[in-house]
Amino acid sequence: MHGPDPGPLRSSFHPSVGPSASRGLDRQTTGPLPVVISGGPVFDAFDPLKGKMLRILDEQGRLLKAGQKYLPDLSPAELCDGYAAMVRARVADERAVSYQRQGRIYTLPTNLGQEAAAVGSILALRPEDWMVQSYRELGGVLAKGGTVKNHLAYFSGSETGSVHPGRPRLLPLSVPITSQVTHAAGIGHSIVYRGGSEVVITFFGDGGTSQGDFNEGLNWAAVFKCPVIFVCNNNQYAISLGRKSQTGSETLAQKAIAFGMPGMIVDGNDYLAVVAATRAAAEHARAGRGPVLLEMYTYRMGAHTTSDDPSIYRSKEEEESWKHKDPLLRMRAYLDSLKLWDDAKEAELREQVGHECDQAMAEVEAMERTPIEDIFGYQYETMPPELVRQMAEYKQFLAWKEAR
Ligand SMILES: Cc1ncc(C[n+]2csc(CCOP(=O)(O)OP(=O)(O)O)c2C)c(N)n1
Repeated sequence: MHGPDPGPLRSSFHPSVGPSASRGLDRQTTGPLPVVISGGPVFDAFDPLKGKMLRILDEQGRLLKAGQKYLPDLSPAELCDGYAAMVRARVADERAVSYQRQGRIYTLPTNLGQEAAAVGSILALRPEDWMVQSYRELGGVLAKGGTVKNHLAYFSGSETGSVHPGRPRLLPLSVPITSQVTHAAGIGHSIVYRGGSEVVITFFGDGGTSQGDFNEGLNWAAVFKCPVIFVCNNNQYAISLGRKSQTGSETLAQKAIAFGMPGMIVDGNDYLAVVAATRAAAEHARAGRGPVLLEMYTYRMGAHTTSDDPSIYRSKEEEESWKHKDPLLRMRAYLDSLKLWDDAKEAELREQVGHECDQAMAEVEAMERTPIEDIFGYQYETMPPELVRQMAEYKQFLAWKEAR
């Protein structure tokens, strides 16, 4: 797929009007289609079938007139903390890619460009809420209390990286696409069962919405009114497959309607919009009204992983067109307009995070290496012959590599 996805704003599709309204349906037996899921003022105003997107800052970081109404009440310190958390994610991501290029860690995905969606959504929640991550939420992981050291340990092949110190209700990352969605629904169900007041937030990509687990997880959560916020990071690509080739659905947020939950498209590069939307979803879920699907409209500015070459499937023009929508630039411009930030603060923060990363990498390199037997041995009580064969082959490969 080449060229940018024109995005949801051009949508005029609505199942209650136009030629698609009754396609394949017998109106006499089905009656009018229920098209609006009422979830409160913001969800009604941003009914995904109207093709609208919640946005508070424009692309130059100025407050939009239409967005002011939804501006979240954040103190100057909270605004700066949010921006600093995005900078931390950006620097840690850049460092991790550079360690990978130096051969010090394995292949890893990058969160470049998606920092606002990850950080804003986590900082809008409470510490007791649960985060069930995919693999592209480094900003959210760090904002939730996870550590850079664990991130690097995971991508060095150590499972110790999955358990963050203090266990901040942050699940290990899920590489199998959308397996985490069913985990989130399950945690949500346990909260309902216990009568708890926490919420669960889970993240997946646009490609993830084509998976069975997406459908099972959303259906379960909606039927049992589980307090789950489903965040679809629509970064326009599932590796090389463009969003338009992924689904026939006009938008991803409208998939919520079929399950019976509110859905909303949010400008995922607008930190303030992300906070506002997540707060609204959390309020809805905590009130016992069930789950919400948020489509964070964003762009994966980097490669899919360090093994990917995006120049093969997307154009330079497209990449350039998203550069000025960078969530950090927009939030920085907003903070500058409020005189809350400056270059000296930025330089100090970047240096401090860079140092933190180098220290974390050194600690990971000093850790005991995971034995090969652990990787193959954990899956079955007795290793089946095929795994025994694969382990022997891998050991042979490592011996060959050592001898080079
Ligand atoms: C169940 C499963 N099938 C296939 C893969 C291989 N795979 C890794 S990433 C990816 C694309 C995911 O795209 P998307 O859900 O849009 O998330 P993004 O990586 O863009 O954040 C695929 C197919 C996998 N990890 N898990």
